[in-house]
Amino acid sequence: MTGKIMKKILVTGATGQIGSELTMELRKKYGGDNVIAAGHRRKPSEKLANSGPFEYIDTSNRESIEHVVKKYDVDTVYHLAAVLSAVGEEKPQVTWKVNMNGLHNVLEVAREHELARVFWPSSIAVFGPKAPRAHPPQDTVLIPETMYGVTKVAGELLCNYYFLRFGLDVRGVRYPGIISSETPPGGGTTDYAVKIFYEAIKRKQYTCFVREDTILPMMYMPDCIKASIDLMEADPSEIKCRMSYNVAGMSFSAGELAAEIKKYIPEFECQYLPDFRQKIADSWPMSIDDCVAREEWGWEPTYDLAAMTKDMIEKLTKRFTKGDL
Ligand code: AKB
Repeated sequence: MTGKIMKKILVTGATGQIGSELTMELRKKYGGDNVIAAGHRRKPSEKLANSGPFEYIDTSNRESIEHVVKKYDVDTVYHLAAVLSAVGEEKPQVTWKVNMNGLHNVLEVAREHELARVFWPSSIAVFGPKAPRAHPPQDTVLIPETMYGVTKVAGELLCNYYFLRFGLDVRGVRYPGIISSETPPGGGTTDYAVKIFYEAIKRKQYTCFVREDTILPMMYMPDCIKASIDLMEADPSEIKCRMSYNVAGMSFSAGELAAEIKKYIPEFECQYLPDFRQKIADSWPMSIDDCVAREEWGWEPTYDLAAMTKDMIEKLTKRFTKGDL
């Protein structure tokens, strides 16, 4: 496979935590008019609406994706629209429908219209209690116990199938918890690692929904965007894995994160009141072995806990001072 050229990019889930920042970065690289942002119900921010085309898409309706692909002559899709793990446990039926039908429709449209590339994010949620808790390797037992994890394993298999059977150039990474300062996440188990910053700055206190000693793999948004774009821009000959790549950023406990924030906001107090999300967190690994991504397409993260915390505090403090938090 030589690789077709990416000229017109569609981003689904563009109003979400990752989509909103990824779209802006892609627009910087490929030009505003060449990156079509798509949301489902949520209105786009002014920044998103004014920097390039915006469309509403229901990814569980194939025609709605096809209409936009034809209208803009799209050749590449970043398919980010999904229901995350915590909402996934509250609404398992909706989660299956949104995550699986959405992905299947995107892959079918890509196959039929011979698109150049598709990016689809998997997650650390593919690992279940039977996988090693520390540094699970790229290939290991995947028996998740959440609906979100089930859709991610099934999605990885589907992507691999479309590559093998139809030659579709589909690529993915297993995102850890993503920490960012622009658009808050919604419905995930790792959301506490973002919320804690907002609450520390606004109220100097936070009640965390996982235990203090809960350790999970996390990544700062600039690394998340770098991983996604670097993987998509890698030469097809480098991509040997068509499930999704393990990518690691940093790992820390909720208590370690609170202690790092306290260095900047000494009055900050964090309490711990675990709820149903603790069980989800306990079924996921504490860290990730990403040596295959490093070897095959040169993945390397930039941010550790200290660098990420400093940047988050600076960015959110600026927003708070402007009255924008
Ligand atoms: C979630 O918590 O559901 C997501 C994820 C790790 O995929 N952030």
